[in-house]
Amino acid sequence: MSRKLSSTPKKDGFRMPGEFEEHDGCWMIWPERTDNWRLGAKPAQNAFVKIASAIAEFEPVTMAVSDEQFSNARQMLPDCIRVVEMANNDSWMRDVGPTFLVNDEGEVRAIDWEFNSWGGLVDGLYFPWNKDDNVARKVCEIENIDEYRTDGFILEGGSIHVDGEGTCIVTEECLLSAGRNSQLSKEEIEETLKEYLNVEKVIWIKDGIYNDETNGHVDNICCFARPGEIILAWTDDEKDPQYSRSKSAYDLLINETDAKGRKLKIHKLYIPNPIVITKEESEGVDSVDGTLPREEGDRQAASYVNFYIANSAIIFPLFNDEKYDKLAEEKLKEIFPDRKVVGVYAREIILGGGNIHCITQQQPLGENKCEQVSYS
Ligand code: KQY
Repeated sequence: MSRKLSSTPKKDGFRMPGEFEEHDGCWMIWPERTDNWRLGAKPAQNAFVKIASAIAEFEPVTMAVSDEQFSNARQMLPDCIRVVEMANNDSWMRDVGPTFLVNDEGEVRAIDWEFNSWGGLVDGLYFPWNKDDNVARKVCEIENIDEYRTDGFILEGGSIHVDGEGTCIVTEECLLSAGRNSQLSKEEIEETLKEYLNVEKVIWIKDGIYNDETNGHVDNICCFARPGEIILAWTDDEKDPQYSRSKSAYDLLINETDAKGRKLKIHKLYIPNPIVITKEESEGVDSVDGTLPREEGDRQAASYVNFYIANSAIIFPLFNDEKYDKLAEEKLKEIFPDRKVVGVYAREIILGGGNIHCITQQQPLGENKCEQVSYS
């Protein structure tokens, strides 16, 4: 049984660990909606199989799947991947899944943020989103994990990164967007993050990746490699609209300190050449009122920073970019000398609006069992 807690993680001594800390496993959701994934979602399903299989080499993977797709997913996925039935509106487990927490005794709890499809009726990406908003709760039920629900406070897991030692990083573009918590001031949003993630310091960079339909999720532009070290998506091309965004983040971060007072080391990770939707790709997506259309010529928010840190590995996106795929691999190997760096071709995922980090959610290692209730 999983309880809904009325306290806050900070009051109870729980914190969000860094992604680089040890995992119990990884959660994903199977893609199927044909107004986001082209050709009946088949190419995306093949890409999800490759990504899940790559992660499963290093930690257990669970795939949540709708009733309609259960047999198909079970047949396409290797046996080592657990497949559980779960209603959903799409496949972004980073954003709709629980944000897991740990305490010093190794107990695990989670935050169940209210989800509104990245902007609700203001600029959300599809309607409705009620099944997605139940996903975190259902994962906690399966795992017997108690949760903190933030009714009235909207957030997605891709819009925060933490170092596990008191520092959180976010973008203003996303957290101050009109479709999320516009009734709250920046200070009130920061206080909520401190209370739920149990951090002392929130670093606000201005913008995320150019044209990111999530209103600039931080997980596409920068992340912590470890406490004190940040990886930042970068381009030297001053004419690229990404340049001023990355430069502004760099200038802020290089002058910042984290919650422990450390100066930050910044690793620049070059973005690929622009990824643009082709006519054929656009025509493969069903048009539906209320869903963001996929138009030929639109530039996608492609970035190698959108990788997943698995136990002893990095699973990062490849775009068939001769120069920058190789550069990204070399850079990630340099930053993570103790992890195996594995690239997976991910064009089909970026065509849907995100990447490997957006479709995964790590569950930290821990006792992860809440109190057993006696029915006698
Ligand atoms: O975290 C993400 N990047 C999710 C993007 C949602 C795209 C919906 N079409």
